[in-house]
Amino acid sequence: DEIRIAVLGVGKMGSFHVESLTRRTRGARVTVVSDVSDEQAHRVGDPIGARVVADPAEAIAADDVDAVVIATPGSAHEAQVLACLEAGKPVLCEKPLTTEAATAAAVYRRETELGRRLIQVGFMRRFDREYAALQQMIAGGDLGAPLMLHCAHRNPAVPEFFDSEFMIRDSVVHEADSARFLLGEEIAAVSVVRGRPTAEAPAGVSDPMLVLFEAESGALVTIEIFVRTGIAYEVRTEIVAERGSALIGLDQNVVTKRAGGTWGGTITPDFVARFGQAYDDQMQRWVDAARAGIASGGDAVDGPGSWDGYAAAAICEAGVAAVVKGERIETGMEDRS
Ligand code: ISE
Repeated sequence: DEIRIAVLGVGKMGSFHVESLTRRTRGARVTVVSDVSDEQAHRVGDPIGARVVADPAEAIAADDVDAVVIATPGSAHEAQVLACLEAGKPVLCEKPLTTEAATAAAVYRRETELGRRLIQVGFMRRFDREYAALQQMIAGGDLGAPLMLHCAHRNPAVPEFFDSEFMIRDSVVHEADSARFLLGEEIAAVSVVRGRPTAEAPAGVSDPMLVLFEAESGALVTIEIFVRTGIAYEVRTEIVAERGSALIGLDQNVVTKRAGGTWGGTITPDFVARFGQAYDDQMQRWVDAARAGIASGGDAVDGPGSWDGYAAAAICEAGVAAVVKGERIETGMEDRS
């Protein structure tokens, strides 16, 4: 009784998901893969005996597909997620849910109208052991009320097209979700200060930048976003609360080597290395939820859903406006009901 999955987009993330589904996840198998590159689709699909279907809409509708994983570029997500909803098929959609707050809100409303939660958004940090433990610590109340979150999000290198706006949409989007997850409330406003750029940054691109979120309670979130460090993949979060503070992400490698008169270790080179456990756990929990939802005809989500996708889109849209205008921008989120 394995469920049959179509994976749309088999680039870096999509092919990782195919491997996760094939080797490390119980209860599912990949029957269809789809990609703009026919060659890439065959490279990933052929070894596991999956069909290659060029048209994503056809892949979603296929009889041998029970559920869908979307890892195409963000601009393709809206149409693909809506097609999954109309087909009544559970979907795990990589972030972003859609590229605009208005379209993300429309997706959330359509899912609500249909009365069944079918959309999970791939904010995998929620499945990372450290993030989950921090969230529980905060929610448990031991630290008292959260006052500030300090986040650093650093990538070793990114493609040339990664400009200041893209840094918000593609990278800070993770802090948008993790801040909501950790604080348990919505973000009301976003400001961005462009700093002195690294010599590695293309002309006109502010890398690094300092982003500030103001939560509804007034709690503050500072984010250093720096995507061309030349070092490694580093993601840290510190919570400062009324009765204590807590820090995650400092030591991602606990093996400390001592040799040649030095001591040290390695840092994870990329997000798959850093968050591999989170991606795999996210996949297993989604597959379990999708199977249960298919069997019962009910909800098929175990993790962040379309509302979370909408909230992140609203925060990023405000963040992009803040970068462009150099002003504090309110997220102006809709009411959930
Ligand atoms: C990328 O899209 C991701 O999702 C990574 O988790 C993030 O760290 C990176 O900055 C993004 O570009």
